[in-house]
Amino acid sequence: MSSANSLHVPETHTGLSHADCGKMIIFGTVMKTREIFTSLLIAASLPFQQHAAAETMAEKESRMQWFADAKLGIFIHWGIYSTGRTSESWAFHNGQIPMADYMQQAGEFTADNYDPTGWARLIRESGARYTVITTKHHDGFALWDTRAGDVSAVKTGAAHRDLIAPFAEAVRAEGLKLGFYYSLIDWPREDYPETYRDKPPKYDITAEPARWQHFLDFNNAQLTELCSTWHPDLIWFDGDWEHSAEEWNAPAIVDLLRHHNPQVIINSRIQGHGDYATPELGVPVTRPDSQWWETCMTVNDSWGYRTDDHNYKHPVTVLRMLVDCISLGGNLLLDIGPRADGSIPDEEVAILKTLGRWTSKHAEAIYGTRAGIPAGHVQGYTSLSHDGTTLYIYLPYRPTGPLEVKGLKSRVRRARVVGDGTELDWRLYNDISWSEVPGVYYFDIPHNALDPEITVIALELDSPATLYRGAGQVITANE
Ligand code: FHN
Repeated sequence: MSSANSLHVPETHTGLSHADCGKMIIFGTVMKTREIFTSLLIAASLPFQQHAAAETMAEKESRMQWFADAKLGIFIHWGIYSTGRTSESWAFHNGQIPMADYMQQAGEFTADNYDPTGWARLIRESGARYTVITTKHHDGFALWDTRAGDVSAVKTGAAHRDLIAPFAEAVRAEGLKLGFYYSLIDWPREDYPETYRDKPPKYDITAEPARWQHFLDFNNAQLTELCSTWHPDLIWFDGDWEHSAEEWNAPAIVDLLRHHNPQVIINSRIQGHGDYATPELGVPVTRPDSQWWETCMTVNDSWGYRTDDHNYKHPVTVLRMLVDCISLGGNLLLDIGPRADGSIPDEEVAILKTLGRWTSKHAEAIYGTRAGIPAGHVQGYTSLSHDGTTLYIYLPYRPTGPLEVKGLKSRVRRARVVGDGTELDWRLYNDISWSEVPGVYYFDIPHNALDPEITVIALELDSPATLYRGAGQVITANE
């Protein structure tokens, strides 16, 4: 059954782009070539595997399973910058405001209307399966009661209390996975050699290794507090770009985290020692090389709350980004920015509620799916069920005629609208038994079955999806 236009691709991602994969792709479960791809997979994942040498790929896949299935997470940037007047940390780092003035915003960081239970409920209702909150941004302001330093919501903020503890409890109560954002860089500290553009660093770490070690010890003490107290499911590092893996002593940090939770998932921003890639502010055009990845995205143009940023994305735009990530086999980590008092802007609530309506209706086409088929077979985003026998097609438009699907060698047994149950009629043209080029399907979608935002069609196939990827042929024999 294989031909020059045939290629079997296993369910796990190999780091190869669709284009690399040749001319015909079969989206099966267990294929003969699996071993080959597993080897490639291991090779492609090496940058993210250096520390976890003792972990087999099967063990890693098991550890990463909830993350791979989750598809949607909610990111929260909350800190003293949430007064809305400045960007998070960058404002003083870029010289837009003196550091002392920036830090004074802590006096307005009251958390008076903070409702961690309401936050967690809203996040769950959006359809997200995990959340990642800034425990400390590059400004060094900790949202928990850190004993390692003096800059925190408890000691220096108007809130005068630990803001992470009730959130962690509420997140767990909603059955969500808990992620902590932690900035490795801490620009205001005297023992951190802040450096930016033409500014010389405060000191040279090779000339003053003890001072640098003092800073690393501080970071490790804070990470120990976070991990031993709340055992987060995920650690989301940021700011690694200012130092090498050796300077950060990245393997020791990973050891520390795994000591407290062997199952913890770590993002890639620890100079290659994490588990998954984190493209930022833009859904990738081709699948990232890492088997696991997540695009982090703002709801407007800012990570933290800004009074003057009203450039909110339309909820359907956000939905399209989610579907785009799903179709490429990744997750969307959508950021919200609560105000200093803990209230969440209405526009952000509306986006999360729109996500919630759509994700609850289309759950089967979201959670546990894997990357879809390459572009060109159908006008829309696609994903596949875990076993490859259901092809989901996401339509971010209202079709003006039948939906065309070409190059599909597997036979369609049933076609339906997800979350609606409407069964679809279809026609199959040019289904020529002696040709390796499959016929072309046309599915009729009744307008009353369309979703107001993104309609999802499920094609149930007779076997794991098999595609024709050739350039057509001249038929030299006929019946
Ligand atoms: O500098 C930060 C930025 O403020 C924000 O926290 C984002 C989120 O991914 N990360 C950094 C830049 O990569």
